[in-house]
Amino acid sequence: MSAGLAKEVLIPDIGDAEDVEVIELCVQPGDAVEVDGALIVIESDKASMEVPSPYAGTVRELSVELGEVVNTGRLVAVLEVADVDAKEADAATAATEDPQARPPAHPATAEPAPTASPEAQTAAAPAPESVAQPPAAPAPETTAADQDAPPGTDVYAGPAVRRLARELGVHLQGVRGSGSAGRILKDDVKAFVKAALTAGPANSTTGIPALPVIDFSRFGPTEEAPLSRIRARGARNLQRSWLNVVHVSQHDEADVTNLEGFRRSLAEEAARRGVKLTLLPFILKACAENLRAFPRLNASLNPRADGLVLKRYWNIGFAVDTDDGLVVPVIRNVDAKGVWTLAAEIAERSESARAGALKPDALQGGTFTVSSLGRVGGTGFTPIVNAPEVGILGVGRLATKPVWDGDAFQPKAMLPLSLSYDHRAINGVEAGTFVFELTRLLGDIRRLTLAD
Ligand code: CAO
Repeated sequence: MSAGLAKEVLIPDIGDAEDVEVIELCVQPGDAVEVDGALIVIESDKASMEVPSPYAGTVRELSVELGEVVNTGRLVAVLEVADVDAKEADAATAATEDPQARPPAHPATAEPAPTASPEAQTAAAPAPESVAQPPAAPAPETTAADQDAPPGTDVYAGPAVRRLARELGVHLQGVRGSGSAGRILKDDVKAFVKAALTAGPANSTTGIPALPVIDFSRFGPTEEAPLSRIRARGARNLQRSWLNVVHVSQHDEADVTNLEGFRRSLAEEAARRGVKLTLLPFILKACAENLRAFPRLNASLNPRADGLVLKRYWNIGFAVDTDDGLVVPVIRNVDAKGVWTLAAEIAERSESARAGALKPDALQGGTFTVSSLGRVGGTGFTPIVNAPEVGILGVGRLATKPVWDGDAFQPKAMLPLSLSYDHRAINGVEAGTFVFELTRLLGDIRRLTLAD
């Protein structure tokens, strides 16, 4: 063994390049280095390259500074090497054969082939020995970690940083460089990983590939708008539902011409009662009746997903758009309530939701959800099931359309309905029939009185 042997590492022959800049120090005195581990990164006009260590050992002294301009033969570092024999023998042989042919990751020494045994070397005074390196081919700037980068999003980082990023699974496009001219340093990659870890588990529990993290400020001005507590929680719930539920959506239209006529005829009474009578309480009522006829839509999959828990109560949640995000208060026992009561409860719950005054109890126990975007517009959308419920009805904007009655086109008030459902619990025929029956109920609300 040759413990404590000091070895000098020099800047290798860098061909035509002159006055290259040290752009990265990959080690500090006291650091352990592996054979071929990067010591520094230098950069010419054309490319950057690592100066690798020919030995495993410890950095005794680092002789260059960041930003320093260097040339071939300049001392880079003095290493304390424990065991140099095998590497040197290999390296010297290769150097003798054809130093140019060696790949940059396997530097050759410029020393004569060692004639002394390792033991003899140990016995010799541990004076620093100069080690020059073969011409280092410039490391390619594009690496596997960057290959999925969109065109035009160049990353300014040295090979050692790229290697570290690859090892850590970091996409360098998302890392902001703190080096000169935005160069990404190892510390930037480490800081990025630290930030990602402290930001929470993100996708680590789902196993789905993470989206690339992109520094959008590279393309133009940006600002950060934090999500409210409700929005952030909503986002988590939506993602959970989206990932767990096998979503399918079924679209249809209900002819609500008569219902609209009836609703409008109640305007005076509604004003007297101090109630705003919109379509929504009728829709909730019709849904409750229809759910009684389709019990599998008023259910949840059991935790093993091998059976349904059918619920013998009909509590319907409805989405309320608030400044802080989406809230879904639940109206209990919709089947047992009249339209006036439902209208009053919808108004009271949505006001409380917008005031942030809903009690937790008012958000629980739903068996089905209605999401109405009717006042906004839209001819249909695909709402996300409020899991573990199995169905959600999206309501679009009512529009007067010409509908053929067999003899002529008649103007009809058509209401777009979109049912999203969990295909694990319900098949397409059930879902289609549910929506069709719902259009019949809304088309002639006298049918609501026929329920068993
Ligand atoms: N087509 C046309 N007009 C409609 C309509 C429809 N489908 N639904 C409601 N309207 C009209 C109402 O009749 C009312 O008109 P007037 O002011 O002339 O009387 C107006 O739109 C406003 O209605 P509203 O929104 O106050 O009342 P609502 O009972 O229809 O809905 C509520 C209440 C709380 C559900 C609603 O205000 C809301 O927040 N909707 C957004 C829900 C949401 O964000 N869903 C998306 C979730 S993502 O899945």
